[in-house]
Amino acid sequence: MERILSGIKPTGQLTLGNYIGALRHFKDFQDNGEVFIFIADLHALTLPIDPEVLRSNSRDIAAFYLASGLDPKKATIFLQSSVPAHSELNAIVQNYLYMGELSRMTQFKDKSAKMNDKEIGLGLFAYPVLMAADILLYDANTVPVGEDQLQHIELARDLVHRFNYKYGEVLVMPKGKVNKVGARIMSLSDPTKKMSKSDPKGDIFLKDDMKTIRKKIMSAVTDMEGLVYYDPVNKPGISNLLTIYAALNDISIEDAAKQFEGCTRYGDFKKAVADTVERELGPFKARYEEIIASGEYLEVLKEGAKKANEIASTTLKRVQKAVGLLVLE
Ligand code: AQP
Repeated sequence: MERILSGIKPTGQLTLGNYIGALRHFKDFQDNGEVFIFIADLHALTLPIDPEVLRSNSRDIAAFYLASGLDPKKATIFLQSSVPAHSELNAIVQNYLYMGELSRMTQFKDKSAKMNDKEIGLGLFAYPVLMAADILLYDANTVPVGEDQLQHIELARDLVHRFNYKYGEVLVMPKGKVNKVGARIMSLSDPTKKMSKSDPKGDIFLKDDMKTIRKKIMSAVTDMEGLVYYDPVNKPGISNLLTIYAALNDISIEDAAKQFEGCTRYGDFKKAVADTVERELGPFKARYEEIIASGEYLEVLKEGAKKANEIASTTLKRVQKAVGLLVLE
């Protein structure tokens, strides 16, 4: 059976990018395999963050997971920090990834470029090591990710090759899975940049009220041509809005573009995008409000931690034995 693992870092307010690229697909996974969805709170510590903000973001993600239709009876939903094996496996597998390859990671280069040298922690550099441990602990063969995480998955695959070559078939080879449409939603104010919760300019936040969301879409940066078609290089703003429209309507970008052939008023096009976003996010946000008010996510996280710990500790022991640690049963 397919084992699927995915997670979101509680580094900031979740965006429409997180919804289209990740959240929206989670409920489909649970019918097609064994699903592990976690809140990557240890990863969130790789960038400076206030403790209260981190806690509140983590609660929000748990509630958003449930609002997305994840069923705790089918999917294991948990906090990364509730499963100590993530850190323990990290301590082992860090010896099979190398400084040179980690320093080539685009995410590290992008994030560290925006920081002072004194602020860049070892955790940010070693982020892909912990991510590999997250995946390998659950013997996950499928890891749904956005485009910019594919490089980290490749590194996890290199690690598995190296490790299994040395110790035998101990680790399961993971594979990244990228959505056909919406793998990289861009900022509305600068459509050449990814919509990102830790760099929140021109983002739609899932906690924004609907009026604000519509306003942000109506004032999205576009161009002067007055024609709606897909050309991400020369028309990044319109192409981004077309991608959002296509992804939320479950159609191809070509089909979305056809619907707006001959449309010369960007206002009309933007209104159609805003209507689509409202239709999708309206009920989702209402479910989130109910879940956050009821606090039901806390019990889900406790149960999830139990199930995740059982599986993770089994894998950890297998790895510990393989590398020669004395495992006392
Ligand atoms: N703009 C996006 N378009 C499509 N998918 C996206 N994802 C994030 N932004 C977009 C997907 O959401 C999931 C969770 O992401 P994450 O928090 O683990 O890391 P990230 O990709 O680095 O997301 P952010 O929002 O950009 O976070 P920060 O700013 O903290 O680094 C992933 O599946 C991701 O691909």
